[in-house]
Amino acid sequence: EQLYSLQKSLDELSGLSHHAGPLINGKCLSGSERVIVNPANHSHKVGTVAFCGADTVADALDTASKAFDAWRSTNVQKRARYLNNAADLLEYNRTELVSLCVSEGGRTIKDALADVREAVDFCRYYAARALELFDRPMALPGPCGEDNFLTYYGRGVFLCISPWNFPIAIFTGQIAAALAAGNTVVAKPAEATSLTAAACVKLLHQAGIPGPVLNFVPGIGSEIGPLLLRDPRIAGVAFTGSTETARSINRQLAEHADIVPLIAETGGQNAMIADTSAHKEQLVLDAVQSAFNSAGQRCSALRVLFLPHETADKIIELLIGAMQQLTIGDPGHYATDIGPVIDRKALDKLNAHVEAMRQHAGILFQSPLPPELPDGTYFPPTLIEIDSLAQLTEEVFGPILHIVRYSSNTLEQVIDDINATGYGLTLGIHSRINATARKIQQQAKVGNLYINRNMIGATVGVQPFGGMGLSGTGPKAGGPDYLKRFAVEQTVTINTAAIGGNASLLNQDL
Ligand code: UN1
Repeated sequence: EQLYSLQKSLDELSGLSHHAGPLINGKCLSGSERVIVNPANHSHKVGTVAFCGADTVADALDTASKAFDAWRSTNVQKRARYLNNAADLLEYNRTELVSLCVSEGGRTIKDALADVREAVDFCRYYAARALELFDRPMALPGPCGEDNFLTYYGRGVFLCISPWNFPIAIFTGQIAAALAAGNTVVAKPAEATSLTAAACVKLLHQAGIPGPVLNFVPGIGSEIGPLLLRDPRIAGVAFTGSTETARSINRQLAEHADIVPLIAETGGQNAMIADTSAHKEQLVLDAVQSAFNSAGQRCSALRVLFLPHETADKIIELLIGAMQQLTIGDPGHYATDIGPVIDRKALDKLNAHVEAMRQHAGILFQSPLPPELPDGTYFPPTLIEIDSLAQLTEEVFGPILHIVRYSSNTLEQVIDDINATGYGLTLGIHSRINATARKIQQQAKVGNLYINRNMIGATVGVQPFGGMGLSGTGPKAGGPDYLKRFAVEQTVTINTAAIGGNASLLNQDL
């Protein structure tokens, strides 16, 4: 059994953190070098990463494919132990991971700490679920003289494609799930956060996961994405990112001779509905956190707040007051609430959205940016009043909160309008009337519904996370059924009567 040394991991990791490249078959390969710049301060170069070309991608797929049979038959206790080791290593190395995530991803220290925490939780949760689901075959009822059971195996090579906004948790969570279910992995990190992702891979390897079983392919999505997605050796894809990219992945998977499953967690047009009974201060606190934490760069973030005419003016006044209290600035300072957005393109899109909204909507407030900010991609938290949800045609991925006023007797219409966006990720309700909360809950087609609290930061194993419709395929990450989609099911039926009645395979190590 491979032992790991915490001190060794620290030493090796700090040597690796500012340069990364493809990790195939346990070896670091070269590629075309890219400089990673700190989004909070463009004069700070965080490090360099070697991006893969076609040969390296082919090498990764070949390695993962050859490693599959051995990994598929590695017993689940061992797979779970590696993931629990990984959780310990992630926890132990959190300072290094947080520092990379803050400087490369522009996330605040609090967000980066939560990102490590969630990655640790994913590893432990999927290890525990794998033991529950896959350790012994599940006995099924059947007639006398027959044994029936259900057993699970990995599918093959899983391609894991993850976003920059949770470079530790989502990156590690997808991989942990795929490995726990018995798949080998080719992991494609987000371009902007390749260094953080590489550090996670290094820790997973140190935890005992063999090099050929987990391969890492940093690179430009539009270049290596099609090479990965069209390869016949891919047996499944886990993806978190935009709905548009999920559609494109689906189209490419449709070209395969095999039916290749896609587990997608995509965007949202997330709303919060307050009624006249809502506790105003609680509502304002929860709306501000949900809309502006992580600079609004969460798929779960609040985008549209529905306020009843009766209380809207008062709540808007409180919201502006709360926005004035937000500390915007260097994400590396512990007191900072709002850091930069990820890059220039994201900043330009947000500015273009505000300009477009100026034509037919009211900009109620923009938090002033502190004058001494360095040259980074900062965008001020912004409050915009619009007439109806229909004015928003796409997901606005940043710290912009829209307000829509409604009449209490049109609540049903509000819910219909939210459903009509086609997205269905998160929804917040603020009401002290049980019947109202219940009605909204039953009518709303969303994956995660939060009542009288904020609507971000789902906890692994406690609030399984994922949407419906344009927001994703399910099953929910951090939920009891997530691993099943990464596996194939085999039903075994044995005619025990025919061979003397003692042919039970159930108690054997299958
Ligand atoms: C994402 O932003 O891509 O509940 C998904 C939350 C997180 C969202 C992750 N689990 O806020």
